[in-house]
Amino acid sequence: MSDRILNADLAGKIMSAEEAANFINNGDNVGTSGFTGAGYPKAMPKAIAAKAKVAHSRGEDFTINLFTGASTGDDADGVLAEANAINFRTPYNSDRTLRNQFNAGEALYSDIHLSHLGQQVVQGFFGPMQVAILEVVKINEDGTVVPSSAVGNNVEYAQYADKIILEVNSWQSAELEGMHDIYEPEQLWDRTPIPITNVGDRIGETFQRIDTSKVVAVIETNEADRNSPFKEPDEVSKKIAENFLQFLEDEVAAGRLSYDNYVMQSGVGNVPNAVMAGLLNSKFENITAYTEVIQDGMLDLIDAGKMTMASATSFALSPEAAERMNEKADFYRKHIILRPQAISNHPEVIRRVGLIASNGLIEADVFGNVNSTNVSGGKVMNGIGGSGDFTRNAYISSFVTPSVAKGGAISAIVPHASHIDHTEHDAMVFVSEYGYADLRGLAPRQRAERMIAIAHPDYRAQLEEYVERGLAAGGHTPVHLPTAFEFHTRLAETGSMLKQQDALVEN
Ligand code: 0RQ
Repeated sequence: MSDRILNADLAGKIMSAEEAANFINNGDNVGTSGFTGAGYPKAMPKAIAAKAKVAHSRGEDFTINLFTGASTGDDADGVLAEANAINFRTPYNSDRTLRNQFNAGEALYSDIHLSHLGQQVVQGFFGPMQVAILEVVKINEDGTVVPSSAVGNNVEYAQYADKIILEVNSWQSAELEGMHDIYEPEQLWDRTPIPITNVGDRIGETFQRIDTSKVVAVIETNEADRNSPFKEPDEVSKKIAENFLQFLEDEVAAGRLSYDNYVMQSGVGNVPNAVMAGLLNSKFENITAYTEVIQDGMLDLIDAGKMTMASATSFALSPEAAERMNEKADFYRKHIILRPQAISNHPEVIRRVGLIASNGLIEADVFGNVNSTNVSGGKVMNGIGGSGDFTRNAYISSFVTPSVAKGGAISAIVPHASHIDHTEHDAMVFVSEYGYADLRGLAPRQRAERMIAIAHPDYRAQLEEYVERGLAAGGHTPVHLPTAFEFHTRLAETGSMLKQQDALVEN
């Protein structure tokens, strides 16, 4: 018997993914592991995609409704989208083919807060779930399983689905065992407080209990996660990171933060990695993270002794950092906890630990409303992810963004956000390469002034003109509805949000 599959009954269910695909039928609700490119099943999606292609070639319908933790990889969302095998998908997605299908109306997408989805599934909002497919690193003798590099919604999907398929991935380090903290909150209406008071508190078990009688197939794989290569931060990212660190320093100076109680939540990407590189050389010590993904910069902070504990639900590592994780998992286990996303993103715990949230955005308006998801109002990019969970419940919620996108044709600060994910009531601090805008305690007309100060200089005059029109129109919030979307309409008509005469301004 494989040293990764220690339960005799389940070892008897080992089969190929192609055989296991027989358990998946047209129209099924399928819940999978996987979060931000980690821990997703690698074999079953390909087999389901192949099955869909055969059905389609015969003129038959074959699609599934796919529920995950968050984004997966080419081997999962990618292959299924290419095969036109997804009818409905939730939550967060970053696959381009699938995104294009959503925007063309060829597949349906429901963009749900990551902390909400598991409960909504279990409460039956989406109907029954026929199959759960979970990647694990090991099946124990007693039939419990050790999750892999993400936990996501594995607990809820395994509980709720009629059938379970397990993928045992031997590429993932077996040393991940011990890093997880699997805790199942009571279902409604018998809830008690979640007993996490500090980021590093362990409240559950290091394995997941499943009903082994529901397991219909076990598949052996040996494949890496998506693991996108790490890009060195560019100049703009470095400047944004500098401004973010200045904001932290100013919080310390104001007595609202100290050098040893910074609890971080951070989105992924260039800017957050630059922030973490900056923290390496900062006065901040004993940094902790209550966040949803562990990224390269956090491993560096842990290695340097700057970060003592990081709680998340998955990894989002470069290939180099993933190798490092696999080699040193026994060390990182002392500093990292992987929890179900219902817990990593739980509003109750987020509020209690007092974290500083920091996420990216597509655009923000001059009053501080934030669009994280839909370009020009209706073209979905990725989804809200955990940004709502953290922004609403953080001690301080911040957003980091370059002032422009697409070579300057798009301003990140606009008169009126064309879609709103986070309202002015939730968003507090905005950081661009031009500084930071602290909107706390300000009325809308004061906020506009601060936001314009961190916009790209080419766009400041246009934004000021808009606010003047709003002030002339009157009202608590100086909006001018007839021109509220002038940036977006100009972009659609001319390919740029910039008025022609302003385009002559030198940077
Ligand atoms: O597209 O690469 O094709 O040029 O959006 O933009 O500036 O690289 O920033 O990677 O942080 O993404 C909001 C999408 C920002 C992300 C969003 C284009 C831009 C580029 C990426 P190209 P950047 P980021 C954290 C909580 C929601 C989920 C979340 C996100 C691409 O941060 O999905 O916060 N957030 N989760 O050119 C048209 C605009 C644009 C635009 C940017 N106004 N119009 N395109 N882009 N602004 C948890 C985790 O992190 C897991």
